[in-house]
Amino acid sequence: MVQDFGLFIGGKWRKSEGKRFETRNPATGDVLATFPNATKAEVNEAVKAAKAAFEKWKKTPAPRRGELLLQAARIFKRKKEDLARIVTMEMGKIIAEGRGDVQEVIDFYEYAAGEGRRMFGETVPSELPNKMCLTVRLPVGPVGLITPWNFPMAIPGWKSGAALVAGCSFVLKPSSLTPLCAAKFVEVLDEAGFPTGVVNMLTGSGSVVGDGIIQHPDIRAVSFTGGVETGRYVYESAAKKMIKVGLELGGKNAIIAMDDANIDLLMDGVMFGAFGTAGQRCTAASRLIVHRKIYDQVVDELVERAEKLKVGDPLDEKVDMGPVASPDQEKKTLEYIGVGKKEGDKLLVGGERLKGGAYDNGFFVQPTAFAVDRKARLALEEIFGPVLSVLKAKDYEDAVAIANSVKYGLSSSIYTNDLRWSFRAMHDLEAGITYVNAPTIGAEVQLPFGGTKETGPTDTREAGTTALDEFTYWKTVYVDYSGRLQKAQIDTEKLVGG
Ligand code: UN1
Repeated sequence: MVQDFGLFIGGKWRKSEGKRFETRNPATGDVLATFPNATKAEVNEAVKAAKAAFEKWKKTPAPRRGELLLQAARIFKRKKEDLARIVTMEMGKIIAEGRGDVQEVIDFYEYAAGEGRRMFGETVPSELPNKMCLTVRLPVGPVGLITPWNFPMAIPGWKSGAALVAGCSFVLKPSSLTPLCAAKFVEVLDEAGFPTGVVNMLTGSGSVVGDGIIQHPDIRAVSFTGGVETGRYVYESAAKKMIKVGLELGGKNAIIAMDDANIDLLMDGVMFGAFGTAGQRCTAASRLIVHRKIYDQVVDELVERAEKLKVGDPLDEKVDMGPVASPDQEKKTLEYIGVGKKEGDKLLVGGERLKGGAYDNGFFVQPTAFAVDRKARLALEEIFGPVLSVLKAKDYEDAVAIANSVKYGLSSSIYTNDLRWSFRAMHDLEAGITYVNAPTIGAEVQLPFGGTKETGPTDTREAGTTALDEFTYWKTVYVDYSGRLQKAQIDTEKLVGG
């Protein structure tokens, strides 16, 4: 039975005035559920609920907030398999990756829960006697979380986990491709017992709901993961309001294969990095830059392995790659394959939509690789599908120059057994993340996640020790217990003793 969901505002699921839309399984075309396009008035109601809740939530001791996160993590654990299946059915990633998506929430909620008992500030000596100086983190206020479809549990998990432990209430707007995952996510938080209005979720369009959240005067930070052009708009809007912003906007991540690389290890990483999640990760390896000495061997192995990948029903444990997430994703991927063919890139493997039988009900594209020139569009533009561009490099310097020639800078990787190249790459690659002897995907939650260049401003990092920065500001406190007026910078004579 197809369930009709409402909006989650002020601790209740409620009906919306907005027109409804369907969410479908990209492998089968089946309708999974329907959701409303929230109206402007409903955006205002959700922010109002978040604002009212914030006033209490910010006063809840941080360790207590952390306990609720831990409680939510336990529920996510209990429901992991059911939630993973929903991720796979709504988004199309294979079930092992669906489980990974939910596990990433569990990991981050556990990590963020501990932050409730840390959230360290500093104590700093004063230049005056009998005076103490310290810093504390304060929550910025109600925040907006705008999340993509490719990690429909993990990314709401990173953003909400940090916001909640920091003391912020939030309004979540998930992608219209994965509202069911978001609804199931919110149901867990509701069950965990977060106070009324701390958690709110609205489905609907970017132009009404997303923009309505961003522009609302009571929303004090926005965290957005998605495309560069929307990200630029979010950044500009946030600048006008002088609010904090977290942006993670994609990549064109490269794996560099040096001539001394362990080829088997490299190929395992390339297949996972390029075709995991059907290439629909911001961190996906969409370029493979190969040292000329091993180029032919690597290309041969790549073709052999890509031909063997099993594409099909993502719920089948034996399948390696599922469908892409939507008709638009399929169209864009096929368009880029067309660009490659038209511009004279050499098609190495794949290059077609899969047809016949169950393939006709979904959006299945073959794992594809092209040998491309370094100026080719396929070498520079983000595709966000199972299409890998292979480039030949003369040496280490040349490989790094190619890797850095794109406008993005999220993840990067080098395969080598030579310490010189691995340590130099750590510094030379223009990216927020560098892997050595591992593919570009698979970031862990206890480390900062984010990029440089047009992937997003370098001061925005999700997860890890930096997670709280998005949702808190520093308050500096001076406590003068001398009992008299002391003047910093002026009372320079009386500095000795009390
Ligand atoms: C993303 O694609 O936006 O590192 C997030 C990874 C995952 C997260 C990807 N843990 O590939």
